[in-house]
Amino acid sequence: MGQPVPTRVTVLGLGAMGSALAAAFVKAGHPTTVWNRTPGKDAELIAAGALGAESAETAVAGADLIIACLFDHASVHETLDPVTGILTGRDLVNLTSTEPAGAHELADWAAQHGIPFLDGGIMATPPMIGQPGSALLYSGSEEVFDRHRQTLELLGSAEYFGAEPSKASLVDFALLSGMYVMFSGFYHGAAMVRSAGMSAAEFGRRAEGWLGAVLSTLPATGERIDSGDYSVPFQTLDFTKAAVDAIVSASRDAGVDLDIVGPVKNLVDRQVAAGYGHESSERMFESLHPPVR
Ligand code: FVH
Repeated sequence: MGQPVPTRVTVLGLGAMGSALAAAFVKAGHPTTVWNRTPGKDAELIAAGALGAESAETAVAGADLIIACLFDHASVHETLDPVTGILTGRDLVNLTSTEPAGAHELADWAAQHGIPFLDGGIMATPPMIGQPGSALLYSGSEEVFDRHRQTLELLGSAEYFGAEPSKASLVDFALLSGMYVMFSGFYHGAAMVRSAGMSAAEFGRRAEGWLGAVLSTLPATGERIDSGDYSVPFQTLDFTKAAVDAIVSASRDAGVDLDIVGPVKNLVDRQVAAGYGHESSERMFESLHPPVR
């Protein structure tokens, strides 16, 4: 029996992430064609064995799997609209960060042109690609996912969220929201301790252990939210209100703006004012007016 024919991959966009993706395909022995709007970013990849294409048109011709890793939704259209005729019938995976509505729009556009389409979100930085801990989320065409699962797993773990094309993007942005808000909380704390002469680096070392420990409670926190039953408090809203009020007061004393902790106080206060002080603090989730399930 002969060896299976390796998938011919094309990567469009050789920024930090696109280059890392292409390098992983080259390393695994896939015939890999690369293209970038601004010439000259493909030298290292070509030296490693990739084929450099002079245009997006020549890059996609002959590919079994096309990966778009561009700046944003608009740049995906700018790159792909002129080559829709060649894309028809070829599998396209968009790994450009696009909002859920953008992923939906791209899926509709791909369907109109007969392009099998999968949208993805990358939960990794470029150096993490192909390493343990790199996770990629996909939704859209199950056929495309099944056909290329092995190839996509070269980049990191590959999880399929179903045919609804915007789901991976929604989960991606939800995870990113958690990250940005957590880092903002860290910045707030670093500003507070600076008033007492502690460096942000030292604070970072301390925060790593503390935040790591509390993050491990997130799955249980999620379970309590899903139950919708906040009557058995893990920590009451009254307790959390006292803690957040003290943080606000200490921040004022330290001369630190309340732009980050102020909205947290607002979420707690709304639930306490509504009479839920004796219930569990996860009830703050309800202050966000989540859609009814
Ligand atoms: N880097 C990261 O850590 C994150 C991790 C999570 C996912 N993101 C998303 O991946 C997309 C690409 O990110 P990137 O890091 O490669 O970004 P850049 O290094 O800035 O490269 C951008 C590439 O996009 C090309 N480009 C920009 N505008 C256009 C356009 N109108 N037409 C064609 N190509 C365009 C740009 O080309 P050039 O400026 O060199 O000509 C780069 O190749 C992104 O969605 C992240 O959110 C990465």
